[in-house]
Amino acid sequence: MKRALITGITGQDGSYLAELLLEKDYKVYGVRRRTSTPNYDNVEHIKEQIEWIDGDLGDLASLIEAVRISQPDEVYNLAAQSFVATSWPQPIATAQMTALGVTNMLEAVRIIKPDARFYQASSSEMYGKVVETPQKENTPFYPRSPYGVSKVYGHWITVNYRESFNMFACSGILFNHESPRRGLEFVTRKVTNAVARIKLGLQDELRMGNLDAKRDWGFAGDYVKAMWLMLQQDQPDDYVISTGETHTVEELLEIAFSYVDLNWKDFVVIDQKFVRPAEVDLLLGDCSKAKVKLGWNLEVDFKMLVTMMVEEDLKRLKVIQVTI
Ligand code: NDP
Ligand code: GDR
Repeated sequence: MKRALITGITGQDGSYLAELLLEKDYKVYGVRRRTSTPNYDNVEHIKEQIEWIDGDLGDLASLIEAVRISQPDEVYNLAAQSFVATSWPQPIATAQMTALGVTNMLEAVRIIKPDARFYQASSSEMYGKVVETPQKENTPFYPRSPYGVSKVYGHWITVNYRESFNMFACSGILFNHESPRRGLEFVTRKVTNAVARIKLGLQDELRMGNLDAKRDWGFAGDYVKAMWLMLQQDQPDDYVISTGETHTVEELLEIAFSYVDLNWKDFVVIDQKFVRPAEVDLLLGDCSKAKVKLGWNLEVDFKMLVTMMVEEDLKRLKVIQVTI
C-alpha cells in the first residue's frame, strides 16, 4: 500500500486528490492546521479514511513530525494562502505560507524521507503580465501580486531542491480550476452561488470587479489527476495543466445567469472594492507537454463546469431552505 502525505487537504484540490488516492488504495495522511471552528466541509465524506496529523506550513517542526509519522512515498504540497486578492493586504503572511512554506515542506522531506516524491502546487499567476500566449513551461514569469511573487519562489525552490539534492520534485503549473467545492470568494463560485441565491429570492444584486479579465478555467477533478500522474513518471519534471481555452469574467456571468433564465446585466454592479491594484489580464495555457508525456486529458469543459457549479449551489441552497 502506497502512502501519501497531503498539505491543504481540507481545501478544494486536497479533497479531490484525497478521493483519487483513496480510490487507488493509498494510505492518505492529511496535515490539518488548528482552526477555532472545524472546517471539514470538503472532506466530510472521507474524513474517517484519512489519517489526520496536526501541523502548519509555517512550522517546520510540525512538518518534520508529519513526514516522520507518515513515512510517505509521495508528498503533495497544496497548502497556501491561495486567494490572490488577500495577498495585497496580507503580503507577509502570504509570503510566509505560499513561498517559505514550500521550503519548510521540502526541508522536512529532505531531512526525514529524501526519497519521497514531491509535488508543488505552482500557479499560472506566476506568468502575470502577458509576455507570450499561450503560456508554456518555459514562458518567463512576471508576477503581478504578492501571491504570484510567492508562487514564483515556491516554483524555483522546488526546481532547486531537485537539482541540488537530486530529489524527485515536480512543479505543476496549474491554470485556474474550479468546482462546487471552490471557496466562496473566488470569482466562479462567487458568481454561481449568487446566481442560485438570486434565483431563489435570497439576494438581489451581485457586486463584482474587473469583468474583462480572461482566465483559462478547468475542473479541479480533472486537474488532480495530473498531479498524481506527474509523480508516477520515471523522471521529475514541471508541467503546465490547462484547458487551452480562455474566457472573460463577463462570459462566466453570461453562462451562469442564462442557465437559470436571468440576464446578468439586471443584477451585476461594478464595485471598485473588487478591482485589484494590479491585474493579470490574460491567461491561456499550452498543456501539450502534459498531454504527450503524462497522457493527461480533460473531461469537463467550461460550460459544463459553470452549469455544474450553478446546479450544485441551487441544490445546496434548496436543502438549506427546506431545513429552515
Ligand atoms: P484552497 O484555498 O481551497 O485550500 C488551501 C488549503 O491550504 C486549505 O486546506 C487550507 O487549510 C490550507 N492552508 C492554508 N494555510 C495553511 C497553513 N499555514 N498550514 C497548513 N495548511 C494551510 O486552495 P485550492 O485547493 O484551490 O488550491 C490548492 C493549491 O494549489 C494552493 O497552493 C493554490 O495556491 C494552488 N493553486 C490553485 C489553483 C486553483 O485554480 N485552484 C491554480 C494554481 C495553483 P484551511 O482549510 O485550514 O484553511
Ligand atoms: P485568480 O482567481 O485571482 O485568478 O486566482 P479569482 O477567481 O479570485 O479571480 C479571477 C479573475 O476574476 C476577476 N474578478 C473577480 N475576482 C473575484 N475573486 N471577485 C470578484 O468580485 C471579481 N470580479 C472580477 C479577478 O480580478 C481575476 O482577474 C486563482 C486562485 O485559485 C489562485 O490560488 C490560483 O493560483 C490561480 O487562480 C491560478
